Amino acid sequence: MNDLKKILIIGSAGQIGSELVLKLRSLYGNDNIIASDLKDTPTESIANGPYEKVDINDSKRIVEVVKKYNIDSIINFAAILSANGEKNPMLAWNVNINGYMNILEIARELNLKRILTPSSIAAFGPSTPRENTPQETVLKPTTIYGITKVTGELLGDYYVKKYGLDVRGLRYPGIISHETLPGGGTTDFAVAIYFDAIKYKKYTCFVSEPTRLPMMYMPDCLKATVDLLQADKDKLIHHSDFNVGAMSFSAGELAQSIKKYIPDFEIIYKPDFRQAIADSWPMSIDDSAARNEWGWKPEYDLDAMTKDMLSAISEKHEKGII
Ligand code: NAD
Ligand code: AKB
Repeated sequence: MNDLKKILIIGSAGQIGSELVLKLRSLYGNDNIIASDLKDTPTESIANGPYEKVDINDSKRIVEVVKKYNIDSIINFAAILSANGEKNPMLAWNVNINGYMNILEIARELNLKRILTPSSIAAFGPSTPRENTPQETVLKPTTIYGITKVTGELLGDYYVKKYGLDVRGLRYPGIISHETLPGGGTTDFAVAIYFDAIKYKKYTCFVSEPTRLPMMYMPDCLKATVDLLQADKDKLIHHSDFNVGAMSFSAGELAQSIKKYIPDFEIIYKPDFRQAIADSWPMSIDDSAARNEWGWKPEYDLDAMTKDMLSAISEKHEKGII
């Protein structure tokens, strides 16, 4: 279902937004995807179409941009992630919740067609079953980021039920990519390891060797996001909280997969405060609701991802970009 005409992406200069802008521009046309973030000007990679400076906490400015472009849908990627959230809980609440409420209220008042805001595996906590974590389960996170994600899911579903707004969201696992670096989360080690493997053949990992988490390669993340965005509304039973899985591995298994291509790669483990966060999250995810309701199916496993990541990062290294 491709019924959207003009989409505003808030927080689009980050790890996922910077790639989703390009993906959606290839599907909807460059002029129909309006990128926005806190900076005055777009980052180079998203400069091929419209860009506006937008702070999610500035409602007036969001309304101005929505009216200027006749926006019918908003994708909200503005967020403070888990590790940065622990350093500044008030900022995390303000951006992730007060900012999100602005979007929901504007969408309700202006009768927008669709809102998509990601949730995260951070919505779960230490009392959630950690293996094959079900769609419906205990949601008692211990990070401020996780608390904002659960609250965001509940708010999204509230607007669906009370106002009939079409709000959608998915619980991404850790996202791994090579274009834009991640913005201060706990799963960032699974990106940094590839860059350091190419640059130094060595990595100091901030979680321990057996730490196992659900992860997803960026092409699958983009596919999941577009598939849910375009899913038939009548087939959706869930709305703001779809579990989506792809692969699950420990830090040690990730290092082994890199060693297949770089045999002299070395890793040492020096867990810091992010270990406790990782230990409170699921190890693997049951995503049958997403599979049944909108046909979710990932493509990449660990080895396919490692091969692709190393080749892309090597190319950047050879060109002197990193
Ligand atoms: P990111 O940190 O890379 O990017 C977030 C962007 O939001 C940044 O460009 C930042 O400048 C912008 N931003 C921050 N405060 C803002 C404000 N007040 N107004 C407007 N923009 C603001 O994050 P990401 O990894 O691209 O995450 C996107 C979404 O996906 C978030 O909701 C995040 O919680 C979720 N998610 C990400 C992952 C992951 O592994 N990357 C996993 C699970 C969920
Ligand atoms: C983080 O580690 O904070 C994010 C996430 C899993 O939500 N990558």
